[in-house]
Amino acid sequence: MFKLRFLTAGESHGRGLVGIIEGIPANLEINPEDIDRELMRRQAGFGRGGRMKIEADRVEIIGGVRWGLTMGSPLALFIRNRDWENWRRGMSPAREERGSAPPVTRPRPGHADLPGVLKYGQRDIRNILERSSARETAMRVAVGAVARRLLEEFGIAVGGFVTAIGDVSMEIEPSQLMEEDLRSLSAAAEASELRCPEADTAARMREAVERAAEGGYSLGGTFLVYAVGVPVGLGSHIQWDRRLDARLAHAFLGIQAVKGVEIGGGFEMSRRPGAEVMDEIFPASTGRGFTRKTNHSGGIEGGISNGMPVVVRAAMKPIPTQRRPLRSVDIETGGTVEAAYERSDVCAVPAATVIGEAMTALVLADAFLEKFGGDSVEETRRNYEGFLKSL
Ligand code: EPS
Repeated sequence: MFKLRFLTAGESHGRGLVGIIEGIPANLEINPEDIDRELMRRQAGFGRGGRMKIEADRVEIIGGVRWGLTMGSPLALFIRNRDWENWRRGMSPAREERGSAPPVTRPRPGHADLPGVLKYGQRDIRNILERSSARETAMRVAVGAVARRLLEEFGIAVGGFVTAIGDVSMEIEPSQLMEEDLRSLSAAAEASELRCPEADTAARMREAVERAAEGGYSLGGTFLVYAVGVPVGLGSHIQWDRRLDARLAHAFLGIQAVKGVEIGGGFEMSRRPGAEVMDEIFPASTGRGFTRKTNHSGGIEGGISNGMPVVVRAAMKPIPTQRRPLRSVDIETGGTVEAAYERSDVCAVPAATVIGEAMTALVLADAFLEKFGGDSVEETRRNYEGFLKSL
């Protein structure tokens, strides 16, 4: 990230999650409700396990905001883990508690467990899984909500919806979706417990998740995230790591269990002749500027936003923890065992969509501030409006 940076800390069953986000200009209105709304969206969704019945995520703003406005200083956020009550000794920072919980020694295939213990010289897998856990994404959603607030000031809206769970899939062509389509699809998804805008597809997804829960296995899926109102000119062609699509791909692959990302037409474009998948350029109906009738490029050409909706799709693998036992090897005994299982989500694709939105907001806010700068929202606005006028 170039202008905006954030870090998170905290373990899944520790006291809570900490986040620091720096680079947000002064005079941005931020209220805890803006963040809590997003935290609630992440926690909802059919297919979640017992843990979500324990947690009710709320943010505490520890720094960077005074009387509902940012001051240009870093924002410090805190989210308590309610489950900490059950782990006070087992996850205590105090050395006197050492050994108060038995070590986890049966690595789950697909999780960070085995490579993590080998890399960090650990004999208790808990020292890895506590941080690799997707619990951490609660804080990403919180810092993402701050980025989203900034984007809103400039008419940029981020949304998303689930496009597939397991082999139950919506039939959509992202290249044909314009701003109104995207907005109405995500509005419909908001009312769905699968976060899928098509009621009949959502019903089949629900059945698939129910079957998986009965069978003791987990399910992955795909989700689409978009941003509308994005001005031309975010990101750059001049260096690989400044490209907006590269920055989005990085952010999406940084979400736990995401194994694939495509921008706009993505993999489908590779199967079609060139003439079919470029977004031809037309004069805008207003007589000034340009327009496109398709969006295969997902709003990004040469690593630069082109004014069309930014569209990203991501594929999430099934969650590695599942009731149906997987074969593994005990790291203490070397013997063949079944991987550890306590409880888990069956499917977290609806939650991943909200996390994808947060990561998109963070990447776009960073690129926006890189382009327009400003230490106060007013200054950013002057720069932004000046650029629009110059086009
Ligand atoms: C997770 C395992 C489950 C999930 C958790 C992520 O937690 P637990 O091990 O406590 O049952 O519920 O997700 C969250 C806590 C959350 O807030 O999303 C994992 O191993 O990644």
